[in-house]
Amino acid sequence: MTEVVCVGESMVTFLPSRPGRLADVPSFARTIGGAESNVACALAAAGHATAWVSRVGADGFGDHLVEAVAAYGVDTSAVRRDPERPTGIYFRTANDRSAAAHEVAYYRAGSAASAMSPATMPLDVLDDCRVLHLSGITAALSADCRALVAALTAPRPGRPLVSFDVNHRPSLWRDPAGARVLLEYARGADLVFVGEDEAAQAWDVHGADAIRRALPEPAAVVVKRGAEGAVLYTDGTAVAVPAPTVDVVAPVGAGDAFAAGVLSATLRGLPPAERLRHGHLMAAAVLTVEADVCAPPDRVLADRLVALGEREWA
Ligand code: KDG
Repeated sequence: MTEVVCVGESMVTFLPSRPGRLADVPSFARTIGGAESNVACALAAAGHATAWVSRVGADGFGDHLVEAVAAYGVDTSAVRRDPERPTGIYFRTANDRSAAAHEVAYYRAGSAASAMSPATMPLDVLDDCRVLHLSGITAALSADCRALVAALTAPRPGRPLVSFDVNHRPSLWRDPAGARVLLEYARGADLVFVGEDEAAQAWDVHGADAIRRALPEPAAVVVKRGAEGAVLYTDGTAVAVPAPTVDVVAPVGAGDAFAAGVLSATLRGLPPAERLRHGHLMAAAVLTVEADVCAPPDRVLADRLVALGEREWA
């Protein structure tokens, strides 16, 4: 059985040949990005049976996305091709090498993925797994996509565990107040990932404990606190684990890798602190590369590094 199904838009991603304003960058290297497919790639590379379900254009960029995600071991058989709409793309620029200075320029309005909806998606495939992973980016793409997220986070018989990463992307919300709806979707999920900064910006909810109160049991909630680490609220307990210090090359994709690490450890039945450590470990791998996604350490190595982290990070 598929362990995890990840649903969301992926884009061909262009990385600048050198830092600078978008206007000044002479050339870009092609790679892939997309919060949910980043999670799928990391999980598949870590040995989990994972599928990515989405829509891409019937174009060369769509071919590239499907092939590149499949190369990580992800099942892409339920990705639909849309002959009417293009595959989304986006460009990254970095004004310097510091973590905070990355900009993105999206070319995704009207993309194939923006037509994801309860009518165009294979709902039977989405429920045929242990964990269904979604993110708030999808809700920002179109009214159809919002309807999909609303349907998938609603209670229904036989629903898999729903994992929801808030992933607030202010530039995708025409009306900034629209992102408040992400709180409603998060309340429908079983496992929520949210940054303290996102909750403050999108919901006006401040601090980890206040976020937990806004997302009550039975949901498990992971609050990400940047370099300070993360807190996992689950089964009436709160466990905090600091993040290891790494030399950051690019921060994009680290949250997805973190979610993949937590999901992987959760599927393996590991205790809360280890779930967070596996999250930090996968995030550290992505933080040290330019791309949005990379293969994490294999399971045996990851377990050894996490055991080391228990002594060294705390
Ligand atoms: O979390 C990383 C993603 O943001 C990136 O890979 C691209 O999905 C993406 C987005 O919408 O920004």
